[in-house]
Amino acid sequence: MISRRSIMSVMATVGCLAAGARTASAGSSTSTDTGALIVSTWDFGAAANDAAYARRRAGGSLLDAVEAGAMVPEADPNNHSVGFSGYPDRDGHVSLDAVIMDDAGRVGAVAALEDTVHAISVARAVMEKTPHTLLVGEGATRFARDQGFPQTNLLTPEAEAAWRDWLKTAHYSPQANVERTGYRTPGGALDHDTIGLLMRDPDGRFAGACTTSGMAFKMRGRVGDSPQVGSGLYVEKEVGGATATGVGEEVTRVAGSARVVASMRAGASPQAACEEVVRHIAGLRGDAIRGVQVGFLAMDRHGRVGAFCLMPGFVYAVTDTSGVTQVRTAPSLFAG
Ligand code: SD4
Repeated sequence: MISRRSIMSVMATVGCLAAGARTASAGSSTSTDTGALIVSTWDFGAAANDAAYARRRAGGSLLDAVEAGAMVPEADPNNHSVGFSGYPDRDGHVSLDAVIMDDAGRVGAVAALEDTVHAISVARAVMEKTPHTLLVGEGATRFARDQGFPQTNLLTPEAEAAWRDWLKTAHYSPQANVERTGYRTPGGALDHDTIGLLMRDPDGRFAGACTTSGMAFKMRGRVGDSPQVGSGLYVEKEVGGATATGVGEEVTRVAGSARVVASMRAGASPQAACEEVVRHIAGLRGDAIRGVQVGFLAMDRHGRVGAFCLMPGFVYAVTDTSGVTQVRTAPSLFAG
């Protein structure tokens, strides 16, 4: 059960951001509110939601809209590690993971993609132009090049400096919540950003996108949860969708987003479904997840939203049917 204290935490508004209309949190909890149209992870999700909303209003499909949303942080040089300017792996290569899907079973993904800013668009090309659902590494990179995606060095001087600094100790220790704007210290951030974005139609249809450069200074070839259908993202017709952020290994080992959607299919609210999977991970992993952040965000076909995480600090953006966006704080299992 979500406590009253947790509900109050959910209602806390941590920012009034970005281009579209912004409000303080309305007076309802995530477990009861209705009418959300778009949700996405972290505070930078607000700008992504705006782009998705605008694309949809301009006549784009749900897939067009979630792709447009995901492209915003991918192109942001200040966002170290979705797309351009992401922190590299420990060998100095920026490699990207992304997935896009809709509730008609259309799925495309790329993992360990290099040299292309918009991994989400390459994922969509995998979906639309190949018989496959996932391309990885050199094959994904070559596919993007062959499809005419502009080839760019994704490693910015700032990200390279952070990597060189990290090399001095080569100590790999993910920090919880480094995704939040203001938590990053130039050259000092040690891990990850991810945007997971879910959008529905008023008639209950769903699409989602998830894109990341994964954990900074990861092993070369490491793939996180984000591009794996059912782990970083999952949407299902007449049920809803879920997406994950945080340390991907903890999400992948339980197929986290698929688990959230399965709970909703069985009747759980989005909030209860997110809480269930986080508690399951905690029970499964015990001391191994102390200090680790994992967060889930879900929306059902009625536009009810839920979010829950291991550690305090996970925030997410919610856009309602009239285009008003709030950034909210998710309740957490642990106090810190
Ligand atoms: C990963 N889940 O590659 C991603 C990282 C992330 O917020 O979500 N960061 O493990």
